[in-house]
Amino acid sequence: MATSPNATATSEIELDAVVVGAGFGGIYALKKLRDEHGLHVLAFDKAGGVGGTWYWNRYPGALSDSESHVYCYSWDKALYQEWEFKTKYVPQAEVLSYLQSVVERHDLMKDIRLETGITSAVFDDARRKWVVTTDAGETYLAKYFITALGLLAATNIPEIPGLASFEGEVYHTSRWQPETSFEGKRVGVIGTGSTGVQFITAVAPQVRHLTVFQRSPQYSVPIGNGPISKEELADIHRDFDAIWDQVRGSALAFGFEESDIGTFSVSDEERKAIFDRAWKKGGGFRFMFETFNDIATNEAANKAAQDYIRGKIDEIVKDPETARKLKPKDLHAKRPLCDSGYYEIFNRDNVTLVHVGSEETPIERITSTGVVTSDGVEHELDMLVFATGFDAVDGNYKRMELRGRNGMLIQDHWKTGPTSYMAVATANFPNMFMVLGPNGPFTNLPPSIEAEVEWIADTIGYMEDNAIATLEPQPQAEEAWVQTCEDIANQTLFPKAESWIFGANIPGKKNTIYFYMGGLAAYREALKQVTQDGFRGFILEKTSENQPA
Ligand code: FAD
Ligand code: NA7
Repeated sequence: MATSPNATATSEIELDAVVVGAGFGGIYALKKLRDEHGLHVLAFDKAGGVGGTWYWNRYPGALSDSESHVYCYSWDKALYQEWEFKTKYVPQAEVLSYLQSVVERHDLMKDIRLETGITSAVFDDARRKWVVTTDAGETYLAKYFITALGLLAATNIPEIPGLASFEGEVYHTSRWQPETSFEGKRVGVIGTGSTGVQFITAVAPQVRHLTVFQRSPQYSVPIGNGPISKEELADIHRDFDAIWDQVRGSALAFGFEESDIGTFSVSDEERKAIFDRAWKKGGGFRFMFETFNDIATNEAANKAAQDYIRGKIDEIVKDPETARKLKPKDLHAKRPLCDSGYYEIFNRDNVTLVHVGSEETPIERITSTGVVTSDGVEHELDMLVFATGFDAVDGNYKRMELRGRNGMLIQDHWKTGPTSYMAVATANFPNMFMVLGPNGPFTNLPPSIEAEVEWIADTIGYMEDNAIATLEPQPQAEEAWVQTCEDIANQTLFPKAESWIFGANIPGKKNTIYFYMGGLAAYREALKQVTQDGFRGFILEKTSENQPA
């Protein structure tokens, strides 16, 4: 039975469920558990507003690289059919306003506690409940602990000697203050991932001088953003069912049909024409997956895509030395990027590219006035911006005290890298349900978030209806799922490129498998099968006894 929120003698406030995070994941989890299952739930976020990623990432140029009509929820059809999608790709402020509208429409704010960080969550073995503590000193007791902590939310600022001595302004893009002015300033940006590419392109025209510190050159293609016409909007609203059926039945959930033809199944001319069309149309995932079916799996096909993009860099960038530095030599096997005129930016007089990869002039130290590279040059700056990404996937799990059965710390359970069973649960942490936990689908994320939240809510519903006290994965089921993820990833080229997808961006972080690359359709089917097989791979304990159900 659901409980009423009340304070116990020990000042623990009793709830049925605690949700951490108020982004796409936490908002939906709160809605489902509260309104469909009648549970007493509170959601917490350390942010000053809802929106998660889109609350924090207010840097100039911040934009989704999923198309707007699939970078939203499908569970609120009425809102979808009212929503005025303005542009093909959706800027930060629009995603934020969309998520705020969802919260308002469903009266969720009254059950969200903002500016409240969860500092610890400890499973109490005797009571079979989670004891959750906030940074305001409150303690909550809840049967279910839902973590929607974000997979790109724990900021990464590299330890560069001398950083503390810098006397100018310092920012990380995901902690941006929108009122920051660039006027008359010499700005340096470290990082040329998706964020860096967006930031650099947006601010170059606003600054006195921009110095781009690039450690690894990137393959990027045009995004192809633009307004959505009235007719297109009407189609989107009308085709709701077909759009979402296609998304759920696809691998990447990006709203386009993934190609089923091989790179070398066509003539050289035809291949070029297909790449030309993709370049013109725009979209990083479209370029990699809508053109041919083997760019991410076959080295020769991958090289064809690389060569095409390198050719474009040569065409666009006027200075041959800058073009040389911008051209990647390795595989095109990081999360694909797209941009609004990135390579063109390097033709501007006020932009300098400094290649800080180990083979060129790495950053040696930061001084009070700038960044010194290994050639002894000091790049003088008024502002230094870190676009250096995130401690992805498990970063926020390690930033709180998280203990499962017998006081086991998550860091100990995950000492060889973060793992899960089906991305939603991990052994030794009963009734802890993860949204976008490790080994989850590598897709446009809202549809995967929906699949996970729906499975979690249905499972909690089953537990409530059947007097189940705890549910947790069998360790061997978790090992098998991780093995599945590894086997699938190894059929692709992604593990061969160093990026956050495999934990390679953080010094000392375990380089391992963080994603399920089998696609959303297969993942949804696997979740369904687990339930149909009586929660195969899970241990269920009855409320009345300490025996497996
Ligand atoms: P988040 O939105 O990250 O929310 C997690 C929340 O948890 C945060 O607000 C955080 O403050 C809170 N939190 C964490 N720990 C605690 C704690 N201990 N106590 C209290 N609160 C806590 N994905 C796509 O599919 N397509 C895109 O185009 C795309 N673009 C992106 C662009 C940027 C710049 C970034 C950073 C990410 C992008 N992503 C994109 C990924 C994006 O994170 C997801 O699509 C989605 O927003 C994740 O939602 P979430 O609710 O799981 O997590
Ligand atoms: P990314 O993709 O992890 O990019 C971070 C960038 O920062 C990347 O270019 C890194 O170079 C660079 N970096 C990191 N540490 C350093 C140091 N110490 N010195 C120099 N350069 C450094 O993060 P983003 O925020 O851009 O994007 C993450 C995801 O969010 C993205 O995929 C979208 O889904 C949204 P590297 O390539 O590691 O050599």
